Amino acid sequence: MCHFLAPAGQPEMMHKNFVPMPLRIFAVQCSCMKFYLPQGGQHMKKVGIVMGSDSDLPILRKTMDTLTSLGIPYECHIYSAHRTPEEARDFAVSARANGFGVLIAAAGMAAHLAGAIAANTTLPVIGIPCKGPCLDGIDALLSTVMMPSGIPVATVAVNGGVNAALLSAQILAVEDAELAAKLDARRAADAAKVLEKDAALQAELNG
Ligand code: RP5
Repeated sequence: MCHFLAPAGQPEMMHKNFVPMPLRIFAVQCSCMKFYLPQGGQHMKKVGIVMGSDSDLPILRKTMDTLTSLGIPYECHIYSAHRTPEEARDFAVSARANGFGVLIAAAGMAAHLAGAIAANTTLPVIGIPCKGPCLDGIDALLSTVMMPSGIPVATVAVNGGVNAALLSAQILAVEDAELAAKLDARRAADAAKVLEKDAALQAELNG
């Protein structure tokens, strides 16, 4: 729509594609509407998932299942910050242009993948520290969460594949009322399950 309007800094009357005021207002309204309309379905941004090794895949399967249950499109790749640094960098650099809205990066041990991804994009990056063979995942937790000022990584719990998906959904839902309603419904269903379990416990304890 913008190409119908006079370029910034040039007098509108000089522009050969000058459009009368009512049509100009309509054009601006149309171009703004996309920011307020629900963006479910094919207009939704994708979530990009990157893991450092296929040994992290069981955790990321939970992420993918959760995204699928919410109808969120995603791509999932194995790119390592140290074994395939160029592929990891290229994915991050081109992510915004490739239609991603949020990136999730999962790695274990000296887990610098999320930070390396975040260094190459201003999309929000969610880090999942994966539990490795030693140190119970504390190594990956500290490596992922302790980013110096300037390059943030929003870190979820060790092996927090589900929460990474839910947090990415909440980020996308800022501009998507349909997705926000799905998240509300999921929380209500989770709450109902807890209350059912409480009722069963009360019945067992109190007869
Ligand atoms: C990290 O090293 C990976 O993210 C994985 O969690 C860990 C071990 O990788 P593998 O030796 O199992 O490939 O880079």
